[in-house]
Amino acid sequence: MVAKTPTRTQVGIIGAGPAGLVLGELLADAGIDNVILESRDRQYVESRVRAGVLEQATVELLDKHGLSANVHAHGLVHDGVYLQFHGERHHIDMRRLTGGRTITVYGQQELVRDLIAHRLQTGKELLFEAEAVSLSGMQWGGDPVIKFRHGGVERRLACRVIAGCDGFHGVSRRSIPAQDITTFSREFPYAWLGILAEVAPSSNELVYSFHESGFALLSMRSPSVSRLYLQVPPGEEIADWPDERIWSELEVRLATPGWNLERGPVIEKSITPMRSFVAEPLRHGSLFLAGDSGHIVPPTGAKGLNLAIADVKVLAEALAAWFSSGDESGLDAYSPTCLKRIWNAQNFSTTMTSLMHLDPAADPFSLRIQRALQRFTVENLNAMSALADNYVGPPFDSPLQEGGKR
Ligand code: FAS
Ligand code: PHB
Repeated sequence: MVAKTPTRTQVGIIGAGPAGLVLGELLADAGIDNVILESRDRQYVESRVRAGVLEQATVELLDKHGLSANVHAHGLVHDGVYLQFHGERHHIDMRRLTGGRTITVYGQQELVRDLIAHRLQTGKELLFEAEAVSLSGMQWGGDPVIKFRHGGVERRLACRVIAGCDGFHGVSRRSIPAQDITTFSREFPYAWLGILAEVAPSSNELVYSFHESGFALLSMRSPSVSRLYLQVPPGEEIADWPDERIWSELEVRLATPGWNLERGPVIEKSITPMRSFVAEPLRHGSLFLAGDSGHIVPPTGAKGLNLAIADVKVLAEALAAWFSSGDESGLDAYSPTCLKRIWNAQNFSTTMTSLMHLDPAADPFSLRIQRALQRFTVENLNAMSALADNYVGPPFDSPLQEGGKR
């Protein structure tokens, strides 16, 4: 029997990325009916190689909702990271500096795969190849409707609230009238070339390296799969980067005495532009933007995925209060609450990016200032503590102060 396409729900979620999928679980656990519309097919969504670092607060939220079995079975808990400058590698012991907080390395595509499997196994609505094309009735108290295309037919999903979890290029943010939204953005003068390689990581923890040829990052996905990145000029074509050139450049930029980089078959490679972006406010009547639809951070701080999950935690709690008692205070506070964490993450990610990347337009004076800041960061305990605090991220319910300090 072909399942009937839903026409009504309490919360219409656009997008089956981390934001939409986690939101769907949190709402279901609060007894709130929801439908996820995803424009791509399942295979595409589950194969996108993206983020790799989960903050402790993210893992704790997944624990609370029974979504973290594979994270604990296959994720790699790391106490720290290495910062490397001109061949000198320095360990930042985040567990010690933050009083016991850690990060978990676990690929976003694995997390998305886990969340999709859980949603389908528990019988919740998730429509693939269902592209939302327009939103209407979004004024608060109106009748929100998502028009979407599914199975070659234009359909309508009536809902009380719409969650725009459709990423930077989605339809949600673009549905807000220009006079009702303000955007802030910055394009960086470089991009990231990323590879996934079937080879054991050549370091026990992540290595962020500044080199006069450019930035490099050594990360991983498992004891047998490495994830590595190179700073490249914006607009580079992946076709101009054969595997040999990538490995040679990684070896140069990550070199440190007595260490070598193991190579292996490259199973995926792509180039991602680097930008910062924030839309304010994140709410427009019955439409709530969450995750990349509302903000983009440079990946240097490993914040994108974690911010998306932080947004939907705030949104789910606010919606639970509204649906259960009509209390709108959480919904009114959604945008300012999330924006405080978002701008803090922007600050950290932008700072980390400038600290670790070679600005092609930097003059000799600026390069000396950057070198002084790099030294200060790994020699001054307060600077290291601030970096550690920001990198592992604050607990979700902490009164976040500027600069990441609780
Ligand atoms: P997503 O973009 O993940 O999901 C949005 C979903 O909505 C997609 O599945 C899309 O198909 C769907 N959609 C779009 N329009 C739609 C429509 N009209 N109708 C229905 N569905 C629609 N972050 C890090 O922390 N570390 C990293 O290393 C890192 N690397 C990245 C590399 C790349 C190439 C990219 C693009 C991002 C990277 N990020 C990284 C950031 C990334 O992880 C995001 O923060 C994360 O995917 C945000 O999740 P969502 O907000 O759910 O958005
Ligand atoms: C990753 O493993 O994909 C990763 C890790 C740390 C970052 C960015 C990406 O800052």
